[in-house]
Amino acid sequence: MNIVVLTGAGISAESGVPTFRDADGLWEGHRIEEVATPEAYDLSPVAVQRFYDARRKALAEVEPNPAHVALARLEEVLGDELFLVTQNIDDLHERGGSQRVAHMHGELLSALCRSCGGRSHWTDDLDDFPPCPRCGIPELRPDVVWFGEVPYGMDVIQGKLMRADLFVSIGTSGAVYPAAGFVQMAAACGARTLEINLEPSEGTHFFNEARHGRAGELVPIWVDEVLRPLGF
Ligand code: BJW
Ligand code: ZN
Repeated sequence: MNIVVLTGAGISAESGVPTFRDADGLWEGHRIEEVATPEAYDLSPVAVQRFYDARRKALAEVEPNPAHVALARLEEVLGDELFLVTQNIDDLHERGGSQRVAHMHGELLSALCRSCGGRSHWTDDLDDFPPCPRCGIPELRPDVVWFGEVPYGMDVIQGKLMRADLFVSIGTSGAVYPAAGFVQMAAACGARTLEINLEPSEGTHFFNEARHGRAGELVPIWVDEVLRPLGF
């Protein structure tokens, strides 16, 4: 059985990572749609770098929660039959034990060179514009996908959605495309669809089934349901 799991900010909320569109989702009074754009970076590069520097530093203060760990257990059993794609730029899936994670919106622990296009593992601040480890030019930006940019790995994701028997969306508001359209794509190709979210998402009516509550409680229950018939 091929399963595609899409995760969003809600899966990391119980780890202490703020979501984007809940009550605490503003950054210095700005909506994420105003901050996470190439135009915002061109206008205020230092401020945008500091926004991401602070979030990169905050990774050290958070730990994966039972939802991340349950998905890693699912991967351990299903192997390549599970495709985990996340919109999150944190590393909590990896620290929860997942080996194969597609980060469609990039990663906090990576820097993208605007000069040579190289992607480098990065743990330090970027607001002092350090040189690119590959070409030496000080043009590193956060390796994240802003509005108007093309998400990573779309060809692979689309292929997985087309072959999915089950599509599960966890902790995402369904406000941002193309991820918000994955449910319709998977359903059109024959997959059953399940939403797990604190509240009904914007696309909740597209799902065959919706379970509303905390990911840290509902995801381990769902993973048990999948694994029990397989003898785990
Ligand atoms: C819990 C919980 C708990 C809480 N348990 N649940 C007009 C119409 C349609 C589309 C467009 C349009 N105009 C422009 C577009 C396209 C645009 C877009 O979608 N805009 C919208 C505003 C409409 N999209 C793009 O530009 C994308 N690129 C693109 O489309 O390229 C074209 C292309 C596509 C495909 C192939 C070829 C070409 C790029 C989008 C980039 C988004 N980037 C960001 C920032 C990344 C870096 C960073 O982190 O700073 O990604 S924005 C932000 O939103 C971030 C997130 O990944 C993304 C989604 O947010 P998410 O994860 O859903 O979080 P929330 O906060 O919204 O929701 C959390 C949910 O969890 C809530 O529902 C809670 O209830 C729930 N929750 N606690 C379970 N404990
Ligand atoms: Zn470079």
